[in-house]
Amino acid sequence: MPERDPQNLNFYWSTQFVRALYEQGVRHAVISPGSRSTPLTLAFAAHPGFEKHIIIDERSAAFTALGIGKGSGIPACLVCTSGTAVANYYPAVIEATQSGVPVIITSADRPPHQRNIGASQTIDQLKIFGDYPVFFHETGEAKESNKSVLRLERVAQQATQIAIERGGVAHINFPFSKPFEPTKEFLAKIEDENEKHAKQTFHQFKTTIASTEISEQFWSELVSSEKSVLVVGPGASSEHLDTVSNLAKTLNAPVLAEPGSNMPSSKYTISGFDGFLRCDEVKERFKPDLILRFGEEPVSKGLSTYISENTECTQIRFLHGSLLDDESLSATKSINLSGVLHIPEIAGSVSKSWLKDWRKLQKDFISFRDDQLHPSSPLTDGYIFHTLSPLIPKKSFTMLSNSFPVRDLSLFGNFDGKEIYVNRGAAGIDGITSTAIGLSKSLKKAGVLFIGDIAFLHDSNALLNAFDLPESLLIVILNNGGGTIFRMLPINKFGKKYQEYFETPQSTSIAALCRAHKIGHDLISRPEQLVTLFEKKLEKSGVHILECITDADDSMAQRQVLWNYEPKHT
Ligand SMILES: Cc1ncc(C[n+]2csc(CCOP(=O)(O)OP(=O)(O)O)c2C)c(N)n1
Ligand SMILES: [Mg+2]
Repeated sequence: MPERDPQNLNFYWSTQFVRALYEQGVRHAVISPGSRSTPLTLAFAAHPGFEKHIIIDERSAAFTALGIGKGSGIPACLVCTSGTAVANYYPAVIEATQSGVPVIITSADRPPHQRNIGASQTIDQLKIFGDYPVFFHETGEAKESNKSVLRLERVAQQATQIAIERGGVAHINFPFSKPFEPTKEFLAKIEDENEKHAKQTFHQFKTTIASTEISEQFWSELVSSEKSVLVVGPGASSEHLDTVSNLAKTLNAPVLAEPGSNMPSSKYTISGFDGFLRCDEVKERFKPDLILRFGEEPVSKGLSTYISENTECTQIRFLHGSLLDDESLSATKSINLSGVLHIPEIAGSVSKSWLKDWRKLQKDFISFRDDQLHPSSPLTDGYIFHTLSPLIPKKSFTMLSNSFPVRDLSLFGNFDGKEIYVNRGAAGIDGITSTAIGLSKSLKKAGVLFIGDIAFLHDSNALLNAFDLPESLLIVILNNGGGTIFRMLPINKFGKKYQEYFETPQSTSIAALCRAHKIGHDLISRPEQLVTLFEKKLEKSGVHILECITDADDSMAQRQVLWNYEPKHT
């Protein structure tokens, strides 16, 4: 294919971006001459859907783009070469952001390996406009893979939408390596295709809608689906949760809600999906025709794979802020929803057996899981979640550390209806105990923290701050002897290097650490100690630590068994 020809790659890449801008409604390109920006310049030149304005002074070009955005409410796209060219946009960037006018900037740059070695016309262009832009993205060098092109198209959507919604400048930096010019034949081919592209009509990828503005047509499309699935990641707003409850009823749809979503329990909520959704046969049998997604992106591998594999069905991403979270790049529509969605009474065609089948799948998986989890010495991570999760009082809160605890609770435990917190914004293992202490101080109720040994030791300074909690905070440490999540990675096969550099088992005495901080500590290595100590310590105020010694190999083997679950046919 000609786009695979390295000669054409930069131009092909730029063309996909330019077409995506066109599909978003952008109609003006303000271009200043330069060499490094050739792929972008030619991509606009080859598309008849854009009015092109060629302006040699970048400062003036940027103010011209500002005027276009001010007049139409739709951003014009600026193109300039690398170096001081981009710095000349600065005054207009300030004006645009402070007056709320949408503008898109595309700046060409040298690739990273040519920066900081004295190459000509090379300056630091990353976030060059400081905090002024409402969106910044560095695209990386051109790649031909579908996924990278899809990501680039999404950048065009994000830039346009965010510039409009937040009122300001979206800056996209494009590093290009030579060659910049395509072959003449490929240019002509793209020009032909663009003739057609410019005549098509496109719906904007994202529409910001209020609950009252959703059209009849939208609803009839929704309820015409027979097999819909609702997905709720962590951090969904309470209004989104109400919307999910209402939608589940209308669509008779299963709700796959993760710990941290705090989705109330109902006959629609389905658990165990991180286990059974890894099975090909289940994925085939439970193919949806509509997925409605809420909250942050899911943590569960089974669930995120299910979302990214079902690209042929409609997927609507409901968002609360205006950034387009869509890690799987599979959303067909994205709705920025504030408030609770009002759902009109429209008769739909939902399949009666759909929810019933999901519930049966859940039931079978849970009974399979229960059969696997016997009390044993040494203990396993899974057994601890399985045993303790039903004992967490409804009125208390739970915090889950990254990385296994946040996954293990949903795989092994029962968390329906529990108030659960996770730090999934950046998924660090740092500050987890401090976060739980903060939660305890603000919620003023009993809490349980499940945390791995490494994450606990990482934040042991939190114990300095743990002496005056009015309520009980029980810290359950799953001490499996290091960062065992890394066993999931190919680096696991690297023997001693794996142990030393990744799993990093520690020899710190957590008991001595607790004594130093005057904090209660129990070491648990046998199943019969677990329940009694958990219930007893939860009744007392203040921080108490239950350090559970678990076997890493057995814990991994147990996860594998559940991930490899296959439903029995009766
Ligand atoms: C601040 C920070 N540093 C490093 C990492 C990478 N990391 C992810 S999981 C992990 C190990 C966690 O080990 P542990 O808490 O014992 O949990 P386990 O994997 O054994 O369940 C590390 C170091 C991270 N996510 N955040
Ligand atoms: Mg560990």
